[in-house]
Amino acid sequence: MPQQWTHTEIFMARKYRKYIYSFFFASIVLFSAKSSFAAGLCCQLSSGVQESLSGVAAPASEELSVQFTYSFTRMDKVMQGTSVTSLDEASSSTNYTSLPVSMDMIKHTFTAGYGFSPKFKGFVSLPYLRNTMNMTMSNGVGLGWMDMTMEPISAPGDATVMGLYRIYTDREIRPNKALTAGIGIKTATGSSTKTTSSGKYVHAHMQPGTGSWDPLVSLLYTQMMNPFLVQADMTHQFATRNRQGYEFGDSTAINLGTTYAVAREFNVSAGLTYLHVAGADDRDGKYTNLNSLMDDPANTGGDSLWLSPGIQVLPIKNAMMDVKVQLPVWENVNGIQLVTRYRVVIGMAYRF
Ligand SMILES: [Cu+2]
Repeated sequence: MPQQWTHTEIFMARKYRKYIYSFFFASIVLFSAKSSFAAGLCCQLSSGVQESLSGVAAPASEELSVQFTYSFTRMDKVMQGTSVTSLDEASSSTNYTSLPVSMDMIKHTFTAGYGFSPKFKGFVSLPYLRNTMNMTMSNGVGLGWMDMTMEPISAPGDATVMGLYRIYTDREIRPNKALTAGIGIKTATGSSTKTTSSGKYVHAHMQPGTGSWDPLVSLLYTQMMNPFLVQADMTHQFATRNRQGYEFGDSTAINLGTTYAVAREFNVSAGLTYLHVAGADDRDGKYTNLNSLMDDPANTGGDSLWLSPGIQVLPIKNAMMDVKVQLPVWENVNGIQLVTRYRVVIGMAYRF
């Protein structure tokens, strides 16, 4: 049996004295924060750790956890600043001759975690993406608009490696409070140079990877407030410039979440996430096309607030499943952007 009780494990343990469930529960709570904001504005974080570590089962010391996560993001809303606009408005108020109509992003992520010691856990995640998009284009004033569907992009995304270190707990056995720090790097394993049939780079935010190595830091605080488990955390991703000269903006996510155990096999959760994404910078202009809304770096970055209700099911020993919906409740985008209408995340975890 494991030697320690992590902060999240407390909750289940207190309630049911059933240690085994606590890991899965823990995992979700631990990482729900990081999972909540990858949806971002449009696809600002095309492959951030935030999602990749979503709901991963937190392993105990000398334990291995594996997690498979599916997420579906639907983007079909156009916003200017804080207000919803329409394609008609966007086309009449700007000179863009190419506008996004909708975009779907599907991400399959495999994550493995290992507990090197009671205090230190390491994680690796590997995503595989499928991005599709519909656009509308004009050949010139008065010639009307024509809808088109882009060639889907299906490819591996950027792998992330992350370590989590528990800095503080109020007591080793069944702690009420815990503070954990994380440090990691989002690698550049995914391609950032996919091209369309015309030979041009696909939109930067539709690429499977960013092409950049981005350091990540996070801080997470968890407290048991019977019968709720409350968590607050923050993650920052330092976006660096890729070889093609493109730099996705830095992102900061602040999350507040709570989980309530309805029954031994069933929890409900709710999260509120504030996400800030800085605008991208395309130094060499390789991804820039000022006639296309999607390819104008002015239309990147912004702030948003997300609500994430979810459930967790713990059907059998060592396994957990969670389903979560993420909805933007407030947004303030730079320029005009295609943004997320909703996002669904389904995770399955198993601990060995
Ligand atoms: Cu497109």
